[in-house]
Amino acid sequence: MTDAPTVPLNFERIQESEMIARAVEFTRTLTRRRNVRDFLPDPIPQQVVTSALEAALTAPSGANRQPWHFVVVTDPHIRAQIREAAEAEEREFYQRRASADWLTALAPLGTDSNKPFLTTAACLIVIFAEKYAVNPDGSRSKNYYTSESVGIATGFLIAALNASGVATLTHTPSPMGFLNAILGRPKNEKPFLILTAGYPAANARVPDITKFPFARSVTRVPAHVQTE
Ligand code: IYR
Repeated sequence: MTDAPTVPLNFERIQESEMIARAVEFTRTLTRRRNVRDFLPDPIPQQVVTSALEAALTAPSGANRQPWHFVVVTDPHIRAQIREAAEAEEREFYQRRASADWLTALAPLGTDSNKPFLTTAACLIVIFAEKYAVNPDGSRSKNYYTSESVGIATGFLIAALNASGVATLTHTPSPMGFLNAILGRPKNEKPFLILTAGYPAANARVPDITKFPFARSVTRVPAHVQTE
């Protein structure tokens, strides 16, 4: 280690029984999370959104550059502009840009170019990835592992909203450059994701899809296996 300044770690070791209880409960909550496409217009408490964003901002990031920016949008006029631009891109996507393979892969989700949730749900959180930082003197500083960092922060945000009783939808119209123009974000920021957040409609339905079984996605290397 170098002589970079340090502070004490704030870590509380807990009983194993309590660890297991928390692990099971956290997973139970996350397992019920689904991407929701039918939302109620009811607003969600601003404090819930603020707390979830605070959770996102704790994410680890390359060289601690925190290369993200989150824009919370509730204004109906701005959201109408976002919806209009997103649906225009989506029409292009579904009618022309998407390969046959891609459309086949999406078929079980039942999605199309209509994106009513962009204007109906309580709010949109538009997430930008800062490709490089602009210093006060106008010079540029490189960011590191930007996509990984923003992806982790977004995961924290989704998990926090889900744990607070807020349904979300990860939505990525492509390309999303119109978001810079509509939201007035600088060109060093690249739109990463639109996270729609709110309460699901009472009759909301979701695609009949499932996650892979555990063993499909996880391997444990036995302790006795030596690679060298
Ligand atoms: N962006 C389009 C298409 C789409 C693409 C993927 I990959 C998805 O998992 C879901 C949708 C849309 O939002 O409809």
